[in-house]
Amino acid sequence: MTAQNLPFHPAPSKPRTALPAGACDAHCHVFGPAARFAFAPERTYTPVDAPKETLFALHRLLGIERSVLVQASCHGTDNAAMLDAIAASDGRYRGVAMVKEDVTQDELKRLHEGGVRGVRFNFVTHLGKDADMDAVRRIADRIAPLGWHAVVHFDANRLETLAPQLKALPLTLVIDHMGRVDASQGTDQPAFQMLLELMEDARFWVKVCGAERISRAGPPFADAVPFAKMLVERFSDRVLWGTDWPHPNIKKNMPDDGALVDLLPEIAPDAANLKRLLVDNPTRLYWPEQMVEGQPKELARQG
Ligand code: 0GY
Repeated sequence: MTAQNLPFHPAPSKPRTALPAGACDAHCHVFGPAARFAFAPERTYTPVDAPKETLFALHRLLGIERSVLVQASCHGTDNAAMLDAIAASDGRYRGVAMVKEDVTQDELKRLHEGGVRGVRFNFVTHLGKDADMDAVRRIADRIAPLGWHAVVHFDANRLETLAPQLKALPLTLVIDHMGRVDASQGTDQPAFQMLLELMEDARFWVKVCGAERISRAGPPFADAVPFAKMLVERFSDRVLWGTDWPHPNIKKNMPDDGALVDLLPEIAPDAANLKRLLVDNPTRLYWPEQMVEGQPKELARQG
């Protein structure tokens, strides 16, 4: 039996913060429902059912119009639940898949048509075996010509070993959750300094979400803000943000997603940077066909 995850917040608050038109939650998940989309037998945890309808309602509450669904290890390389949600989103959701090393060209094409624009690799102890680097290289060679990127999720203590290997890959790379540094160690800590150095390579992007994962102080996770703020200030055109709903493997202090949105004015106090973080950057990476002369085409606010 794998450990059962805690339920997500039962009643997230409506944020005080009004988000810009076209705001994108670039990191969240749909899980199950298990009766329709079974979890992977090799999973290291069992999530709560987190169906697309609940996610769509959450996004409406938060003022989020677009989203990137990220495949999580509990569904393994079966991307069906994610593809089902994207198909129901009227083009407003895209995805990042997990694939087997021997994924066929036809399967990659099917995923692309289903809205997938990247592949995720995990190097996180509590999620089981690390992605195999030879397999990562082979998959990267196959997805780079599609214009896809790799999303890399790692524990902070892996960064030193991983950095040179990631730099050698032939595509854009997106780092999850600020490299999962420990916020209590401050922004001068070696792992965060390494992350900043890696970000000097223009092929790297970073998600400034996961405040609740890197925080050691607990809600409202203010100790995570200086890390996110520094990343946004320095790399404003290569940062993404997401809720991480339904927050797999959070063991205590389940976040209120509305309160996570209300950290955004602290993370990106400058309105132009906030728009880059929530609108322009995700558009460039996930909806590049909507870019005109370096700017997203006007995004009509959905009703
Ligand atoms: C996240 C974080 C976690 C889980 C996974 O693939 C996954 O199962 O990414 C975690 O346990 O920290 O981004 O959802």
